Amino acid sequence: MTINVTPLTRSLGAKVQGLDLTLFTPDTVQQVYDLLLQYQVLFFRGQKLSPATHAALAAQFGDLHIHPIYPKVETQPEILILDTALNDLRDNALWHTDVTFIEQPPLGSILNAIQVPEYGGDTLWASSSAAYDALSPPLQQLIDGLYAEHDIQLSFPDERFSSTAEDQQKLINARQEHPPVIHPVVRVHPDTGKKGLFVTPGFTRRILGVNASESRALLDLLFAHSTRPEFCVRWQWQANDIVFWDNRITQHYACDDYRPQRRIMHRATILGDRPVGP
Ligand SMILES: O=C(O)CCC(=O)C(=O)O
Ligand SMILES: [Fe+2]
Repeated sequence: MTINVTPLTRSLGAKVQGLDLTLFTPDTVQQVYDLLLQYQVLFFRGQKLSPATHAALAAQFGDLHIHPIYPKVETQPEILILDTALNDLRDNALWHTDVTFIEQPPLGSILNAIQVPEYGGDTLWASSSAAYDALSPPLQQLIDGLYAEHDIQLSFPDERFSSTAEDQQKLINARQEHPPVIHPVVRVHPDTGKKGLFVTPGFTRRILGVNASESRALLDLLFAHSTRPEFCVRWQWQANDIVFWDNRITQHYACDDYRPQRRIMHRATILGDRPVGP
């Protein structure tokens, strides 16, 4: 099989054709990982992965995370379900990097489009390295030495995740299990050595070692800068699309522009290592 790779922007994203992801071998796994390092987000059309195959594919890249809040496929708890009929998913219409509220956030996520709306529901990814590279050297130097606090509560507020007593308890437990964690503001990618901004509106509460107004101003500047259209790729989903992103060097945003149509996604989340600063 010949693999055909089509880059989608200068910053990130490539469409990969000629691979059947149900038939992965150690060779294809290596090829996919190499492409992931190069392009940060990979898009595959026309894949039909069962939850078991989806989890098995993801497990080739590392241990899988089990999410404390989202519903899971009953027979496959490593696969979480994003279904507008089950949850209020407006939280994903907020730029974020997945699960940075733990000490070793995910290496990547693999998303499987199960049911897509007739219009809307695109997802955008932004390259954290393209954003970092475009900052002026004095600002790079300033943020290279900074650390920030990441907090689960920013993306999972009471209003949207405690409609039942059971959900409310899940939320309380998740917060207890996951107190805020500290990560570098600039993360050095463990495989490529590239530097990327590692703060997002989804989970980053404050920068440490500066006063509150400085933290707010710096974060607002970095948030606005890091999602400039030039650093983004936008994907219009079809059912059976698979998207694999490097969660160490990207952030993403799921557009909330299709409700009340239903949209269902399955996600496998691959655990990674502890972020390291420059
Ligand atoms: O539904 C989407 O397109 C993406 C949602 C999301 O943030 C995720 O799967 O991590
Ligand atoms: Fe996400």
